[in-house]
Amino acid sequence: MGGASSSSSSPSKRRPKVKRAPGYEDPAVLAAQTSFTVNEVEALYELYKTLSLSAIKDGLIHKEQFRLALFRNSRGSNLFADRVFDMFDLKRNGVIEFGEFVRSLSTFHPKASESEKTKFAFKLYDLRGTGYIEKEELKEMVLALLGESDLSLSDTAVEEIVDNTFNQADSNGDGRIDPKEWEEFVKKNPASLRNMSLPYLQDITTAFPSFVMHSEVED
Ligand SMILES: [Ca+2]
Ligand SMILES: [Ca+2]
Repeated sequence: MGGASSSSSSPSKRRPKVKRAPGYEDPAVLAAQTSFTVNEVEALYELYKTLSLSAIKDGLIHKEQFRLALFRNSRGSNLFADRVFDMFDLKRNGVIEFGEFVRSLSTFHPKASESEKTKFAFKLYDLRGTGYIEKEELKEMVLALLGESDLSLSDTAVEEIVDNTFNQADSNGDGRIDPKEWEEFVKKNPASLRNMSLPYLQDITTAFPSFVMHSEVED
């Protein structure tokens, strides 16, 4: 599976003697491993440089810069933004390098496979990394997503969203959602992956993104 549509041409060996950002990788290699074309990776590099050289100018993306860039609201901490950051930070060293940036962002490409998006979303919701999505985790995420949007819902309404999701998703009724149940749920409710696609990524070479992640809550 996986709709890797990039050509498998061997990576070119061009290494200009220009100082690169830390974690710089050959665009051809990154394009071969992700949903992006070489041109898109090069456009992402420009974006990366802009982001990584704002505020803390060390060529790396820190959590605050990430939040500012990808999310409308930079106020305080946001569980959803922080989760996404942690998942982008593949090396788990608190900063995002160029390679991590491109590989992770690839999941949000409209051309990335459903199964890739489904897996990413599962990990996103499995806050404690137990391998299951528990009710409290889903509730926390729903609240975080609401915090990002302008919607405000009563606690009862939030509970209802969580309960409805579990009624549908937890097919073996053990009170938690396993990866298989999640996969089935997402198939029946494609809207739950709405957050997993950023349409402008497809067009990043022409339209410099306003880099806003639209938070919407599945219903
Ligand atoms: Ca869990
Ligand atoms: Ca279950």
